[in-house]
Parts: sequence; C-alpha cells; structure tokens
Amino acid sequence: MKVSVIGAGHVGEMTAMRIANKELVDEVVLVDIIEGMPQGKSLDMWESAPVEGFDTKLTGSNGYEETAGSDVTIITAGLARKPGMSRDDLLAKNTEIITDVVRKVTDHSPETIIIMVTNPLDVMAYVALEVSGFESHRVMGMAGILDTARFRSFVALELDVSVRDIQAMVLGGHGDTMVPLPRYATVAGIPLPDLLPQDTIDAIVKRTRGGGGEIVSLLKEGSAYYAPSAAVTEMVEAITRDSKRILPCAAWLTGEYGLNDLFMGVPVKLGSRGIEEILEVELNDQEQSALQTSADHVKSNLEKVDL
Ligand code: NAI
Ligand code: 2OP
Repeated sequence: MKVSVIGAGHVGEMTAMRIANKELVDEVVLVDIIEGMPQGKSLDMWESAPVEGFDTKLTGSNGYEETAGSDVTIITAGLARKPGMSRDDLLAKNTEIITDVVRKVTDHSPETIIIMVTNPLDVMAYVALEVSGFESHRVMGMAGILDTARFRSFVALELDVSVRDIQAMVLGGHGDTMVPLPRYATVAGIPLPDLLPQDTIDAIVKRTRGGGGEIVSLLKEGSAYYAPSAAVTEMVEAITRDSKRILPCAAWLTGEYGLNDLFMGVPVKLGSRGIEEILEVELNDQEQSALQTSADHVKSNLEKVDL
C-alpha cells in the first residue's frame, strides 16, 4: 500500500515518520513545493530505517508522478496559524492551495482516500470534496481525534491516571465552538462526572477548546504537530488495516444530527472504504444546541468559499 503526504512541513513530516515507523504501508511519498526539501527529509527518514528497523520506503518529490496510485492521501499543505490568528484567517489562501493540490492528487490517484488536515479544517475538507468529485466516504478531515486526545490528556493530568484508561468524544467543527461531551467521557468505564466536580470538568472543556491556541502562543512560530500527526496516523492505521475503529472525524453530513451539507466532527467507523458509517449518539438539548452553534460557524465560513 502507498500513502502520500502533501505538504512536508511540521505536520506532514511527522506524519510520514510515524507511518513509516509503524510500517503501516509499503511506501510513503512526501510532496512539497520547496525544492529539495521533501527529498531531503524523506532521505533522512529513510536513513533512520536501519536503526529503527522499519522497511517502509520513503520518497520525496516536488511533483505528483511519484504519488500515482496512492491508497490514502494526507493533505497538510498550506499556511499554519501565527499568534493572534484564528484558523479561519487562513481560509482564502488555503482554499487556493487546496484546490490546486486536490486537482493534482486526484489526477494521479483517482481511487485514493483523502484525509484533510489543512485549516480551517471543516472548510478545506469541503473544498476537497467539491474539487475531487469523490464519494463523501472517501473524503474526511482530521480534528476530532486531536481535540479528544487533548481532552483525554488533561483528564489524565487532573486525575493522575493513565491516559490509556480514558475514553472521550469531542464533536463539532475544529475551532473554538467544538463540542466536548463530558457525559460520554469515562475512566475505565466510570463516567467522568462521577470522578470530577463540574467546575473542574468545565475548566478541562475550556482548555480543550483553546488547546490549539495554547500551543500557538507558546511556540510563537507555527502550530502543533506532534499530537496532530499522531491523530492522522491513527486514522491511516484504521484505514490501511481495515480495523473499523470508531473515531471522531470530520465527515460530510447529510441529515445526521439534524445537519446537512457540511463537514463536522462526528463519531465514524473507519475502515478500508474510508468512512463506512456515521454513528449518531443521543445528545441532550444543551449538547445539540452547542453542535448547532458550531455548525452555524462552519456554515458561515463555507459561504466565504469561492471555488
Ligand atoms: P507548515 O508551515 O510547517 O507546513 C506546511 C507546508 O505546506 C510547507 O512546507 C509548505 O511549503 C507546504 N505547501 C504550501 N503550499 C503548498 C502546495 N501548493 N503544495 C505542496 N505543499 C505546499 O505547517 P504545519 O504545521 O505542517 O500545518 C499545516 C496545516 O495543517 C496548517 O493549515 C495548519 O493550520 C493545519 N493543522 C491542522 C490541524 C488539525 O487538527 N486539522 C492540526 C495541525 C495543523
Ligand atoms: C491545532 O488544533 C492548529 O488546528 C491546529 O493545533
């Protein structure tokens, strides 16, 4: 199997390295517009193979010929946030970049599954769906696993327990209006509200919503990439191993949760066909209304897209 990663910046390079380290596929192709950069990074990664002990081949390119026949294509190309910028500030420029990238990707790999990473995530996933003309189960966005991982990591710190025992679910758009669902969070099966007071849960929800911004303001240059690349790799693993994982991903909604014609983070079943099912969990009035607010925000951004 072959995975291509378009955009060999922070998220792209870490994702390629993680996929190779786990030997999820036979070949990873890294593409970027900067001459020599994807070639240099992929060669450096490949030279780590004898030490790390993986056989996944890594290739770098400034073109798309090498990506031909990719089973999965991860798109991280584009601008990242700087301090003071929201994800939405990236919309116009990244729409241009993603339109061009998706045309080239689909020309060379008409059967590929696309995982969008570039922000604003829910809007760029829509651009990819429109430009590719693919069935919606083959186009998805990564955000929910990252947002949920942040939530889980903060719960683990608060309770001083292993992250392995924490399950959680964050739905909605990838932005300040995302919808963490503490009611569906458990620690070894024990509901989170039984273990933490409401004000502590509220603080964790707030920190999760601002999780991307917290990293941006600390780094000063660029945004998070260790946790994002881990999240993308989990999606690639579910698809390439056809493992039918239930994971929160940005999926095209056609009536689920009462929402239509937009990408939003929802629990999906991920397998070799891509999104094989969208799961609808029961939401109370407050959760449904928060999801609607998030959807309204995504819709208002979609109106700014000019394809
Ligand atoms: P980065 O700036 O390190 O890398 C972006 C790369 O894209 C650069 O190497 C650049 O040369 C390349 N690029 C630009 N135009 C291109 C084109 N037309 N074709 C191929 N490559 C092109 O940024 P980073 O940190 O890797 O983030 C990438 C994107 O992912 C940003 O939009 C960021 O906001 C987003 N992101 C989304 C997350 C999510 O949860 N969905 C998490 C983390 C980042
Ligand atoms: C994040 O949440 C930048 O969207 C990216 O870290």
